[in-house]
Amino acid sequence: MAKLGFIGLGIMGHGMAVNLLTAGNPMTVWNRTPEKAVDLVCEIASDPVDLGRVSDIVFVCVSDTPDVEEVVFRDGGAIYGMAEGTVIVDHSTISPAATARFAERAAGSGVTWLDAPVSGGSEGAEKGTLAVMVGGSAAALDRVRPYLEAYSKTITHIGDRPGSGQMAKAVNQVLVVLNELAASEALMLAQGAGLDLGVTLSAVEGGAAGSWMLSNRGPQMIARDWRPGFTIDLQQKDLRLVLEAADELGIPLPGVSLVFQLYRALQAQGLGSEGNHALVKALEGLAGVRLGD
Ligand code: NA7
Repeated sequence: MAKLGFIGLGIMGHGMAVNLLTAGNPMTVWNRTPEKAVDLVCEIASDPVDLGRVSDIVFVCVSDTPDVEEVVFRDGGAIYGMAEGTVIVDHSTISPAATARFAERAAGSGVTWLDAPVSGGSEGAEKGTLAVMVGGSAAALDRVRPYLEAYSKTITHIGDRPGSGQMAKAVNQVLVVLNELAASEALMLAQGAGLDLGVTLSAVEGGAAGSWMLSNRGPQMIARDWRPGFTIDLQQKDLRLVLEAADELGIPLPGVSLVFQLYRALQAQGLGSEGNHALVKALEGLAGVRLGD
């Protein structure tokens, strides 16, 4: 059984770490804010390099590209403790291009990099039903797969090229936000027409218009429950990555650009910590009408 290390016990990482421990894996964790580790019954490292020294596989789940760079490659980063033949599994959603550079740097130390961003939100991390999109060596994925299964329902090897998992996550985020916009616009129209929102949602969700977003976040929007499964700030970070990648590839994404601006407006109003389904508030502002009024 491999010795596991886990860096980043935020909303996503904490749920994954709990599932790895519940499955009986020996594990060491590190989090910048140590309090988030107190409920976990496992070893706690004093810094990432110490965690790297005692781990065969290091999982990372931190916010953004510079944060991954910090916990892995800056002074005291995990890579400086890791032995040749060990693996880094990066669950953070970060830049595909930076991921390719990180993988090359890690290879210089004999460490294999798998980019493995996830979809499924905090519920998925807790219930162990995440979808994982993996870029990098298939052999390394075979080695870590039994551990990923502790918190995942679907594990897909997207390709050998480092960063291909991150690119698939970008594709995923295009679908997430455009479904979110569709649910928001549909509910606003129903509101304007004076329809019963719950009844209308039930009428349409089972047909061709249905989506995970409509069924799961629609009721929350109707109830004006803005608690985050995924925050606007992190969603916006992902859209920045999507738009950067699309720009480099020369692919126009007009719908994503629109949603990016709507989320920017909500951030400017101080709503960045609300759930991404609060997108409907931007439309409420345009219409001068609130859901439920
Ligand atoms: P959260 O709940 O905001 O958690 C972020 C985690 O990343 C948390 O453990 C942070 O530590 C850690 N973090 C962020 N920046 C740093 C730096 N610079 N150094 C060390 N640790 C850091 O996000 P989620 O769990 O929802 O999402 C994590 C990733 O998965 C993200 O890429 C999503 O898009 C998908 P803290 O507790 O604040 O000290």
